[in-house]
Amino acid sequence: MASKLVENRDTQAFLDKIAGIGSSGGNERVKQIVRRIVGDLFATIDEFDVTEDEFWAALNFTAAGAPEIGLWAAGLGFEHFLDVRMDIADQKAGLSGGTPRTIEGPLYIKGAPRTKGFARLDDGTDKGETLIMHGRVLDNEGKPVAGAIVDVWHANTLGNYSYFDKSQSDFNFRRQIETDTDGRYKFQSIVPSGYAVPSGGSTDGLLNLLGRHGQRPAHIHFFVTAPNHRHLTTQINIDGDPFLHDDFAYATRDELIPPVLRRTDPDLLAAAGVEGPYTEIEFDFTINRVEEPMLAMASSRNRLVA
Ligand code: MBD
Ligand code: FE
Repeated sequence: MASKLVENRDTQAFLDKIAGIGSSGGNERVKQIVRRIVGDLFATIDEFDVTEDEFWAALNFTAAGAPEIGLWAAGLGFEHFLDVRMDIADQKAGLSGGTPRTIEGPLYIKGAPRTKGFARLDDGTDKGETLIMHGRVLDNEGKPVAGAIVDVWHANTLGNYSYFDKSQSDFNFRRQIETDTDGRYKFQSIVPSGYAVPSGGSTDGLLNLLGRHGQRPAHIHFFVTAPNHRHLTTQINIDGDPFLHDDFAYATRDELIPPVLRRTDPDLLAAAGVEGPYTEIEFDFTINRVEEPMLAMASSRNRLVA
């Protein structure tokens, strides 16, 4: 920090007052964090000689951007940074070696229909290529986890998610699949396309000023949960996507790019009950056993209920 103005005694005393330091009420942790953030912003304003006009423009831009705050969190790397910190914490607690986590993103919807073993995710209206994905949920000893919930959500071939895209049917490309006695899950859907932040929105505007794009490679989201197992938030990527290693949300991880198998053999198509060639992905999820019940739960992030 190189702001003499912020370092001086008057400003430091002012920051103490702003953050309620020394007052008996309030929350000590909140005070410390607010003091740090406001002090850092004061220093930023001073160092970069931010004008009054620029300050109000930035504040108004942020206020107008509120509806896209989840996209800001992804695009400014906060979600990935939180993952990095949780990885370190899990490693210290001896909870490593499972399927890597990666960010949730802002487009999950609670309460998707639940079925056992198998689900069809799409409503049949998107004529994208059929996808069949299957595998097992295993624990860290390689044992199948029966009754685990694979909560899956992804975009259509336009990169749009149901609920947010009102042209799609309710819970299109969103299901919860309970693993069978061998820990197996399977679903049929269509191969999704990558996502782009809404053109002309606040995230788009911010990324343009940074010389960045707002594209995500094609991906499929998962929560994989079971009692007494560490909650897993993750995604897989569709290999071959041009943005595979150029994700505006920094969510790609090498372990989460399974082989994409293109199936054209008529016998396989007949066995799968699919008309045209289809894409098959096999992927096992490994989740870590935990004693602490809180660790099996999702974070307290606000999630929309349809
Ligand atoms: C998405 O589909 C997504 O997964 C993230 C992280 C951000 C925006 C859109
Ligand atoms: Fe997504």
